[in-house]
Amino acid sequence: MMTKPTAQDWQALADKETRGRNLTRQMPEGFAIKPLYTEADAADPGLPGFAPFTRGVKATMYAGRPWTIRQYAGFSTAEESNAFYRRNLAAGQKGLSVAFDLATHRGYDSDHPRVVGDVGKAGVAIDTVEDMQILFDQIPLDEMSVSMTMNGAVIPILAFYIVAGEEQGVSADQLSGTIQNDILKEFMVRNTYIYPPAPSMRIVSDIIAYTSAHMPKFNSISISGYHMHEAGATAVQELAFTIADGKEYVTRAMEAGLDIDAFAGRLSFFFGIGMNFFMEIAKLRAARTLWYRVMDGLGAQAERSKMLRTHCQTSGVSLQEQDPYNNVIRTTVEAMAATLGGTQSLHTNALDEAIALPTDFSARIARNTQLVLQEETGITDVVDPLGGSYYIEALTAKLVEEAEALIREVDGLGGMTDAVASGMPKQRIEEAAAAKQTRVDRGEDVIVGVNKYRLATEDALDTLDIDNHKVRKGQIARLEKNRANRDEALCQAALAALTQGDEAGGNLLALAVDAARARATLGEISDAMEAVFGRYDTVPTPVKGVYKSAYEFDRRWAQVVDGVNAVERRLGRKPKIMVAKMGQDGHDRGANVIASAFADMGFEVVSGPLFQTPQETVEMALEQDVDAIGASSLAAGHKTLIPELIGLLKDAGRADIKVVAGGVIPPQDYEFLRDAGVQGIYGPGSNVVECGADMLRLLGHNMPPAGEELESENP
Ligand code: MLC
Ligand code: 5AD
Repeated sequence: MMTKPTAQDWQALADKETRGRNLTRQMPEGFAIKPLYTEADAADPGLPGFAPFTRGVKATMYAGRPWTIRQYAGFSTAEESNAFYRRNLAAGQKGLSVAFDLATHRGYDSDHPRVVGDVGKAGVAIDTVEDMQILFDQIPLDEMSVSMTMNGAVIPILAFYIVAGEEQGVSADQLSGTIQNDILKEFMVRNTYIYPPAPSMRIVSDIIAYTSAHMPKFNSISISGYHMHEAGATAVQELAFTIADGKEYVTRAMEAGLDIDAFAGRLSFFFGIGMNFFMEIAKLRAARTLWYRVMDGLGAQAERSKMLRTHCQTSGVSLQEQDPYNNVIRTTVEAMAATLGGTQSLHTNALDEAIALPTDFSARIARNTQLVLQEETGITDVVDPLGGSYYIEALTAKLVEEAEALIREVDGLGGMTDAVASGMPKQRIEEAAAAKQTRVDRGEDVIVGVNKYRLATEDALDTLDIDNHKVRKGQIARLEKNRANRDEALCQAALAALTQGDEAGGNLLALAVDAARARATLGEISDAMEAVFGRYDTVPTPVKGVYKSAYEFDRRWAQVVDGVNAVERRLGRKPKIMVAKMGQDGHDRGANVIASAFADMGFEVVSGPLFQTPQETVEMALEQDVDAIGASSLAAGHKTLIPELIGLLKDAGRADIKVVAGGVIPPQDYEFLRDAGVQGIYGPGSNVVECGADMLRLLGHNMPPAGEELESENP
């Protein structure tokens, strides 16, 4: 009679196949996965629609209603963005999601001198209620759910939205949608904060209080792991820090006197979905399980309060500049992971992600990725189709266990506000990011078309270019008209009431709605609060030693380190570089990676603070007497800010200070930047060791090309 093979039988067979080779794989998450999972590894996850909601928050999930196709977009003016939204809705998109420009994020009107390079670039410029009305022209706000990614200037933006609705004839209680309103992660990774942490947390609570009282269909917050994911967090880190953020907001709102069940049903989440397919599916299932446990622990009674509902976005950093059509494949795989994980809403990135904002063409392919999954594949037919997979269930349980351990660590520091202040989460994420970068540079993590199978020549893509000066001029004209046509006394009184409310503890959103009705601008409303709260500044603190240990036995690394030493002997001091972040672009992962790696190579590295003007960068560079400046740009301000920087260096008589640029820079702009005097340009996928070698060459050191041996020591 045939006996059923046992696990031991399998092991014996496997050993024979592999001749004893170890097939367990170490995950960046800090645990290993085995080549085989069986019944013995997997627990029963229960049923969808029931606690702990591992299999989904709805009993029927997509079989009853598919996820919302919600593409994040915004650029240039309100008119242009409105037209783009309407084209997309006509072509099958289901929900809206607004991307604001960085000036708006940081609470500056378009005419502010600090934001000359930022207006209309990475999102749409919104200064007034009029802009908001134009943005939603012919889009009925009682029917369309709208997400707004806003955290810093969240009070004026939500106030404008409420008033724009009012003036469309839609009352606040009919508005459905989501405001991101997640400030904790801004201090950790995204960096579009305005005020210090304490008043920022008050703003979050005020919004939760206002929306739970007046806007029952509106999600008051989108607690976001996405940006941690993009900054390099592992799945465990993303889960733990995001859930801990949620826990902190709930605790604060309860401390402010709100009943947990009155607001918790309108808290929502947002996760990033990368290329580790099964890990990402398990991550969403683990997130729901974790949130159920946390909310149950905090005393929530209503089942809805304990359901984690989430939006997902495919990963921007997983997409590449090189061989960019591969990005369609990556986004498809990631979108499948998000939907197999049970997301409520999804954004799929465009194939030109690593180069520019989406064009109509790239946006169409991105949207169609979701339409094909929804309408052609049968993914929506069955609830949680991977439920019961031994591997998925084991992975889900492992992620829950590891994330709970990290959440306990955060609790030990006093909760997420204190943990963020201690720098712990940021530090952990940066370590993970640096470790990832080294794996890619060493070819251990393969990226097709980048560190393997690279094309000899690349075809150029047509990308979106925004005439930032034109947008700014138009916005300034509209601001002037707004200021000229309003009842100035009424407006100033509303702003004064807002400033008083900051001190006296009135609801800031309610006060800002009055100011918005009186036509106060975004910058004015922000300033009225800044007068009491102040503006918050941080200096980056890149991690040390990660690259050094990762490259300990790497020959090329050793060559660069030797080169740095040779330059040091020649100069009588270490070569010194400044990593600069100019404009309102707070994406600092790339800058931190470069700063960490260069310091480990032996360079002296000065990290400029975020949000500098070119003038401030030059002043700092001169004061620190650096040999070179690396300008990191991920938000399209490079064509304005970098030439200005070089001009100012020349004016100061220091044209000898070399300027290089890195980040998201379309190849079409390379020549423009080189003509402006930029001496090296490093797009996404650049190898940091080669960046170091290049820098040495710029500093006059004779480096051998990659792959060649050093003949003798350079002079
Ligand atoms: C859903 N529904 C069902 C159902 N499925 N009803 C019956 N049977 C089913 N099977 C109901 C829901 O209960 C809900 O009603 C309604 O249908 C809508 O479904 P939803 O699942 O809630 O979807 P949605 O409205 O799209 O809301 C999803 C969300 C929300 C809760 C995650 O917060 C959201 O849309 N978030 C988007 C966030 C976003 O786009 N962020 C962009 C960030 S970009 P009811 O009454 O229960 O509500 C970014 C980048 C950067 O941050 O850095 O700049
Ligand atoms: N339009 C479309 N997508 C955007 N993203 C950021 N800004 C925009 C915009 N204006 C997307 C990119 C980026 C992520 C943070 O959000 O995919 O990586």
